[in-house]
Amino acid sequence: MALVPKLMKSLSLLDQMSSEKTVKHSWHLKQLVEGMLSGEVGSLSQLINLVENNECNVAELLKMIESYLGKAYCVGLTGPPGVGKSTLIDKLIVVARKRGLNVGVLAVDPSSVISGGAVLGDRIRMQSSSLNGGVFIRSMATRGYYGGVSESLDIVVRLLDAFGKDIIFIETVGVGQTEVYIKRIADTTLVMLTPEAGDSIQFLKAGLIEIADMIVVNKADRIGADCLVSEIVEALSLQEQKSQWQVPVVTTQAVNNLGINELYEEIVKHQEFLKSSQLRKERKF
Ligand SMILES: Nc1nc2c(ncn2[C@@H]2O[C@H](COP(=O)(O)OP(=O)(O)OP(=O)(O)O)[C@@H](O)[C@H]2O)c(=O)[nH]1
Ligand SMILES: [Mg+2]
Repeated sequence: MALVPKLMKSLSLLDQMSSEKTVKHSWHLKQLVEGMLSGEVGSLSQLINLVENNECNVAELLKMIESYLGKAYCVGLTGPPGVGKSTLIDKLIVVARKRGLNVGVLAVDPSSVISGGAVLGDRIRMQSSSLNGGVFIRSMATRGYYGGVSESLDIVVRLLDAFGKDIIFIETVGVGQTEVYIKRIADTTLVMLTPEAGDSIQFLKAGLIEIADMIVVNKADRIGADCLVSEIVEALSLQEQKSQWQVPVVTTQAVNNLGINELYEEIVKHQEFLKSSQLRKERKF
């Protein structure tokens, strides 16, 4: 269970606290949760800080938000560095906002929050801020957990869910165990590749293909995109089919805003597929 390490830590945290401190902690947590539930971004950010810094009784927090969970749809994007994940999310945000959705973005940064993460967050924010709010973007450091996805991610996704986000995009660099983990958190997992990375097919063979609900060939403006699509289709045909869902291969040019609506449609189709086949994971405590 993904939540177990955090829960264990929070229980031992409680053991260490004096009862007076525990009461204060609970009171503070309750205030923040109430603020967050009433739509205060500041309270949400503070709660995320507490979770990230292990300064929070996670079990208590989850209990408080339990009845507000289950609405947000979670889309994970993974792929090699520089494949265009942030650029694509930026464009997907625009489509989601046009559809009237409240959007959350979690960028799981392999380095630190201050360096790459903040820059990345800013870049997305710059474009999306014109979309009259409704977008919450947060970078999270990985802290070495599973080589890519922050340990706190599960809980932060739940916070955004309770906060009222309809859709949450999660960006992770596809390395090692990350994929498996993101697959568990996301409802729809997008694996991104580009023609320019000659080793794209290697990435697929290295297990990415198994977790993909759809494969996105970004930078389709570059030479070799068609060839890569054929290779992927071939690789997919060799895969043992594990579900009724046919993994589509979608080409995009994120930087030129091309193929984005088509990709979004595929996400919606997958969402409908999960709903109709009752495969949607319950995101509960
Ligand atoms: N030619 C071309 N360049 C693109 C396209 N999409 C994104 N890029 C460029 O690729 C570079 C990397 O894009 P990012 O969105 O930062 O990629 P990323 O996958 O988020 O990168 P990391 O977070 O570092 O792993 C940027 O210079 C983008 O402008 C595209 O469709 N075509
Ligand atoms: Mg990025």
